Amino acid sequence: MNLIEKFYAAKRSARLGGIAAAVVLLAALPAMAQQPKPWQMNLQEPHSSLMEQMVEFHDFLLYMIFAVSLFVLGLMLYTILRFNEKRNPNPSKTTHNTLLEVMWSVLPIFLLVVIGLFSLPLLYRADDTVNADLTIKVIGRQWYWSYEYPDHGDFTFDAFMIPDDEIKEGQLRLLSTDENLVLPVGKKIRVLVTSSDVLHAFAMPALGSKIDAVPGRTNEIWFDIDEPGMYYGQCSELCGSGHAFMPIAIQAVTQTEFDAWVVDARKRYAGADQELTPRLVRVARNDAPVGAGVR
Ligand SMILES: [Cu+2]
Repeated sequence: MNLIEKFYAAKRSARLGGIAAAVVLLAALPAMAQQPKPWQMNLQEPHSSLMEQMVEFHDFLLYMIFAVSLFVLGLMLYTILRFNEKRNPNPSKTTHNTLLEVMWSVLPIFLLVVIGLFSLPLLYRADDTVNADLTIKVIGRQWYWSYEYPDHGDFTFDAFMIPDDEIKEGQLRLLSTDENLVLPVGKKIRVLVTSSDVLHAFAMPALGSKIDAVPGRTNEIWFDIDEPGMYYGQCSELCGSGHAFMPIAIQAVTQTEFDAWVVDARKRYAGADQELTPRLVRVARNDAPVGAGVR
């Protein structure tokens, strides 16, 4: 464990007391869901260790940005007030000041090095998909997602958005899908992301995932999910007229529930069509299916 990891571990354990209390409180409530909220001001609550680190880094950068901005604003105000023509009629003819010039070169370099000390380990950590507990494959399509479970019998299924007129109690408009991407909590999950047609992006804000789905190429990302519940994300690469209608819904469950689901899913999807045939997609509020006649 290097210095940076220790720092985050200490910060996390300092918060654990509060989290434990919140978990006890939440246990009585229905399963939690991570989704955008009206008038949301900040990032979604982090629910993977990677996203936690991203949020810490984001907050740290915000403090730094504020400090730099306030410092520059202070300097400007001081100059405007102290050295205006009225208060300073005979300006000094100074053109160079070695100490100042060294300072305004060295200070920004120092700040960039400090940022790098935190951002580079985070970048490398996000990229480190080795030693994953399980691998799943995500395929972006116009306009739905297909999921494959190569470690669990290689079954596959598609997930379509629930259209507005079919939304049931508890489902979310533009976010709920007919099939969820079911994943176990507390495991390192490697996600292989690709596309069968155009660029899409697999984005899951609460888990710190946003990666392009590129046809003919496989991108990787990983996350671990800290607690059971529903996690919602959306395609984040403009991919055509159905772009807004291909959400991602992850249902995080315990390992035991996941194992039971896998047994059931292998039966249910045994006969699923493995071919990359484009299917007609009904987009919410549209009478005609998108891509009608385009087979
Ligand atoms: Cu898309």
